Amino acid sequence: PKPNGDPTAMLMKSYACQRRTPLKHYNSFLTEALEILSQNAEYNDNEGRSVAFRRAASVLKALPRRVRSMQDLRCLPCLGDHSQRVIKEILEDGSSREVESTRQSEQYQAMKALTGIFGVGVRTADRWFREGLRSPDDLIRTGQQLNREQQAGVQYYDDLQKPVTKAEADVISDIVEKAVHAVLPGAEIQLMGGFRRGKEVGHDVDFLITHPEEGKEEGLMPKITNWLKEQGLLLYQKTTRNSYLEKMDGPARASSNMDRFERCFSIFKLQKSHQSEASGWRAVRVDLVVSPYSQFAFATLGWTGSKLFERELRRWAGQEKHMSLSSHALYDSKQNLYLRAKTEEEIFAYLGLEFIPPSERNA
Ligand code: 8DG
Ligand code: MN
Ligand code: MN
Repeated sequence: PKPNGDPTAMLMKSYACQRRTPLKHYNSFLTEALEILSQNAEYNDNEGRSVAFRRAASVLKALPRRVRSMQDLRCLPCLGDHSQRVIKEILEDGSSREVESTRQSEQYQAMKALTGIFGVGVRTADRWFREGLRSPDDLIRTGQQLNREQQAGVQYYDDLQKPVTKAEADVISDIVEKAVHAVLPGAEIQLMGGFRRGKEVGHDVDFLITHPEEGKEEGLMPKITNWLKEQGLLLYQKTTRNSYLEKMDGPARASSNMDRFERCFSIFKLQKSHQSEASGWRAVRVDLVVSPYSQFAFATLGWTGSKLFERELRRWAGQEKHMSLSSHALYDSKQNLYLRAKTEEEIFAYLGLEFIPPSERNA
C-alpha cells in the first residue's frame, strides 16, 4: 500500500539495514549539511544527537530523487524537528545558518584538524582545543607529549589527509596478498570497508584475512608485518592480539562496536607509479584484520560498513529480534544459542532481513 495514495511515494523503512543505500544519490546538498551537524554533535560528546542527524541524512540518501519541497518528506522516518528545520531552510534559502556558522566555527575546524590526526580521538582533541591548540603544527610548536601512534599521525599528516584512490588500494591489495601468501599459503584475503562498498576513494584500505583450516590463522599478523618490514613497506604498525573468547565475550558483550580480532593498524610506504612525481612515495593508512574461518562471515559483515549500517544492524538485531550481533557471532537470546553462518546471506536471513549487497550499504 502506498501512503496517501500518492503513486510516486515510496515506503521508507526505518532501520538503515532494511534499505538499499547506493553510493551516489540525489540529495548531497542536504546530507552534507546534516552530517556537519552530526559531526559537530560528536565533537561535543553528544552521541544521541549525532546519531539522530546521521540517521536523518541516511534516509535522504536512500530516496530515488532529489527533495524539492517539504511535501516530499511526508511519510519519511527518522526526520526529527531539528533536521526538518535545517532542510526547510536549505530548500528555501539555499543554505542553513546553523550549518554555515558551525562549518566556520573555530571549534569545528580545530576539532576536524585535530581528530584528523591518526591516533587522536575526540577526547584528546577536545583537551588540546581547550588548551588553545588548533592544528598539528600547534602540537609540534608547543612540544606536546604524543604517543607513538600520534607521532606517526603528525609526521605523515599531509599524506594521510589525501584520499586513497581505488587504484592505490588495488596496488596495496597486491602487496598484502604477496605478503600473506609468502608467510601462509592458502590464506584468503578480502578487501573490506568503503572499497568493498564501491567507493572510489577512502581514508584508508581495510583487509580481512583468514585460512580455511581453522587454527592456521593464529599468530599470523606478526609474520605478515615482519615480511612487510623486511621489504621496507611499513612506516608504522601496531598489532593487537586476538582476545575473543566465546564464553566470556559472547552474548554479554557481542553488541559492542569494537571487536577482538588480531588486528594491525598500519601506515604503508607506497611507491608512486610515476617516477616524475616530486617524492617517490606516499604514506597510506592500512587496517589488517585476521579472523578464524568460522567467524569469517560475521567479520566480513562487520568490516564492510558503513558505520551507520553496522550500527543499525546491531540495533535491529537487539530491538527487533532479541539477538546480539557482533563481528564474531550472532547470539539468539530466545533460543539461547549461537547461530552459525558461512555467508553474509545467511546472517541477513537469520535476522529476518532482505539481503543488501555491499554496494547498497552506503547508509
Ligand atoms: P573510509 O575508510 O573510506 O573512510 O570508510 P570506511 O572504510 O567505511 O571506514 P573505516 O573507518 O575504515 O571502517 C571500516 C569498517 O570497519 C567499519 O564499518 C567499521 C568496521 N570496524 C569494526 N571494528 C572496528 C574498529 O575497531 N575500528 C574501526 N575503525 N573500524 C572497525 O568492525
Ligand atoms: Mn576504510
Ligand atoms: Mn579502517
